[in-house]
Amino acid sequence: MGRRVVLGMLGLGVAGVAVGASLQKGVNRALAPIGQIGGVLPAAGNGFRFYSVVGSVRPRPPAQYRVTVTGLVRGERSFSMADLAALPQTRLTRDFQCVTGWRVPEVMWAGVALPDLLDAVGVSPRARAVRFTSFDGVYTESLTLDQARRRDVLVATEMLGAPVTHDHGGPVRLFVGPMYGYKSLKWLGGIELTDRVVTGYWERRGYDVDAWVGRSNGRDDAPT
Ligand SMILES: Nc1nc2c(c(=O)[nH]1)N[C@H]1C(S)=C(S)[C@@H](COP(=O)(O)O)O[C@H]1N2
Ligand SMILES: [Mo]
Repeated sequence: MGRRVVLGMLGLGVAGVAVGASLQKGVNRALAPIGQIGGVLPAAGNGFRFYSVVGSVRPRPPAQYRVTVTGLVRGERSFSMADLAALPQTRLTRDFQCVTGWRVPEVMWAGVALPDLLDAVGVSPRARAVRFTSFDGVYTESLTLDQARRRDVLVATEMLGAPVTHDHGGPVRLFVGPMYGYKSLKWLGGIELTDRVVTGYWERRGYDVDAWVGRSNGRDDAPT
């Protein structure tokens, strides 16, 4: 049984589906190597919990990694790790906050600020939003174009002072500084410029499309 399947089952258990004692023991054993169990999902040992909506994600070696930028752009383009490294690099330190309550203070991030990547490609005047897809094949996210142009939105290649690990969504994940963790899509595969917001995985399941931390209503005019 894959670790992620086990995690999914653990999640179901918490949701109220009975999990047998012997299965629970197996779950505990399976989780042990990746950190102690912290509530619903395993702690990563660094304050984070590893989240994935799919059972297991096939690792993508950095040498084979590409992120494609498509849709309403001047010319569609894909970026290798070397291409990303050749663009201006942005570093920032921010708290990471999941809507389920856990929070990791002062996480260091580095990578390409999304506005710099968008400028490198050239955005069509008709574009209004950005849709992100994960190479896990399932998870998606969205930002308005204004949100995507913030300097605290990163195509992140480093997290916690090291390359983004596979379990944290590496080699490249999104980091949306001012918003709840679900906006920070892992295993970034595609960036598509669209003429309207296409709601993401959790938003179709009831989460706010605007996920500003510390705001009850999602407004689009957050201070930079
Ligand atoms: N592809 C993908 N990205 C994702 C998720 C996910 O399940 N799949 N979960 C989101 C949520 S809800 C949070 S809080 C963070 C958690 O990041 P971590 O797994 O590195 O702790 O990833 C976000 N990005
Ligand atoms: Mo989250």
